Amino acid sequence: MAQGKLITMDEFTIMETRKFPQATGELSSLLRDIGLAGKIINKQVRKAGLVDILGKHGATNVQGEEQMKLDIYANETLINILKNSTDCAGIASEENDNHVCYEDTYSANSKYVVLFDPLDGSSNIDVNAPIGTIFAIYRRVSELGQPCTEADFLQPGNKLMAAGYIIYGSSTMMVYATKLGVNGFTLEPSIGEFCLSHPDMKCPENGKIYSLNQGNTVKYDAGMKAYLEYCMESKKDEGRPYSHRYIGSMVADMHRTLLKGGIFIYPGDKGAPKGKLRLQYECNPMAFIIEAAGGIAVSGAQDILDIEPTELHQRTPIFIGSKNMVNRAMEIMKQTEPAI
Ligand code: AHM
Ligand code: MG
Repeated sequence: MAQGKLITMDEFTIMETRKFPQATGELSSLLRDIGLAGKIINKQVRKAGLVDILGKHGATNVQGEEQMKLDIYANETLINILKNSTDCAGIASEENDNHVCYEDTYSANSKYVVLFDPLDGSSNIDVNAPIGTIFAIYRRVSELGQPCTEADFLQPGNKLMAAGYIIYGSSTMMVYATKLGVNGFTLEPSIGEFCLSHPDMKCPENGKIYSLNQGNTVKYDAGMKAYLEYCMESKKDEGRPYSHRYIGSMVADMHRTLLKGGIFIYPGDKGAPKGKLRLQYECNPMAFIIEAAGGIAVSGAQDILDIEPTELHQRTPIFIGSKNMVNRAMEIMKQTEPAI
């Protein structure tokens, strides 16, 4: 990257598209639309602490505008921007029971569908911790020219064309992955553009941080408990004992894992054998990003990206991050008892 020269996300995606003479630029344009939604959501997120002054959800502020809960606002922003996009046939959102088809002619002729979690980790808003938007882009399998169908949204992660997240942290970043790799763009507030700041991101093969809700240990099975013992054991190999970090906001925990290495886990447990996180909105996009950066993501029994979804909102356990750490976790758990 030339020092001192800002490359906007648009410039970057156009440069990438030019590497493929047959590319139509539709994916780049879709990424731009998602980036625009991210900037609009970001503007509201930055005002979250003023909610008591500007008015709560459902209240009307002094300008006569109704205040929306941030996750509803984020959902509606994405749905509307993608509806007006010329490159999206429909969406599915963690906030909606069913997928939404855009039935105008442009949308019906679009080849992509988008799934998203509009504001993941939203319980962290009140404590001013990072939150994020997660998205996944598939090429539709239904006929072009017709409205999209549920089958377009029930594709396994290994069919993803692109996936990414926008993190509203100490700065706002958009990170996205295609099969070409993973790149990160930081929002430059003075020009309102995402600019390339983290080119060709790689997840280190080894890490020293494990990340999970350790407060749930009592509910974990013997394999998971054995792995936790391993993480806390005072051995000098592999940098143990590891550090434990858990923000409780998947985007923030995964952003750290991508940059510094480590393992992020949301396991199944006795009460919830499939864990908490959603395959289509959270686990698949993160697995696609981490794998494009050289890491791995498994459910215990199989690669996350190979799971054939059967319903829009299904959950899966997830172990994701640095290749060697995830593999070691699987070995230890399998020695203890069969994987979940
Ligand atoms: P949400 O989609 O309702 O925000 O829940 C998902 C969040 C993730 O960001 C995070 O990893 C997880 O829930 C934390 O859950 P827990 O509080 O059970 O540890
Ligand atoms: Mg979520």
